[in-house]
Amino acid sequence: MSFFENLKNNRDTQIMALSIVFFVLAFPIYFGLAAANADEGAGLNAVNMYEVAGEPTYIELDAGDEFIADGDPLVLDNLHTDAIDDADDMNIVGVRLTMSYTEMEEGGNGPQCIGGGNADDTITGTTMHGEYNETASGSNNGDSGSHVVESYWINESIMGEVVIMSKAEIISMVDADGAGLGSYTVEISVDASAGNAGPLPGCQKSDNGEDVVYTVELIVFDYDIRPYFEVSEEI
Ligand SMILES: [Ca+2]
Ligand SMILES: [Ca+2]
Repeated sequence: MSFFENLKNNRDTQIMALSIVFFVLAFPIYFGLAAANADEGAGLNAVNMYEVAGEPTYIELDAGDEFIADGDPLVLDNLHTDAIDDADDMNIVGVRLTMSYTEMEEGGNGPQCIGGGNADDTITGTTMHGEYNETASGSNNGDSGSHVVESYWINESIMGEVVIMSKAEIISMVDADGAGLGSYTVEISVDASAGNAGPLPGCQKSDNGEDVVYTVELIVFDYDIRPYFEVSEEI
């Protein structure tokens, strides 16, 4: 008796055939759902191991090279994200102010002067955006130097890291939700000190400020929350 004759007449064969059809259909559906559950289907509130993938990028808001006199800060108060194309579509998570500077002192060059040297200047940068202020100082060590001020309004510690959290928690930590839009103010000041080239008259130097090269950049974090699977060593 052939399989098809059995199928018509034998109840056991009919049940077996139906079972095969059921599993052939059910397995892909089951595994498809299981895979979806591991990602989107789990919802925003399911805690999983996720990688907060992405690298910060930097968009220039302003840049310049200015002589800043001792005690007379340079103030840049006309900075605004309106100057940046499509700023509304960016996840602006912070601002970075980069400064580099040299040292120029005058005097102390007479033949009666012996050695000595420059005195360190202190350069201080401040960024202000809404309620977020950050300030940091650097020294030219009587020669040259540079330093950076970074201000974040997100939790930057999980950028690029693997965390055990829900997607909702991650988003609340790394998504600026528009907090980066609006106006920015930057202030750079120089506290200059003059050195000397020995104790004799005419060997005192003078220092009335410093030349500072600066860049103001928006920090943009375009992130991707990916399920993270630890690969076992057997594979
Ligand atoms: Ca100096
Ligand atoms: Ca100086």
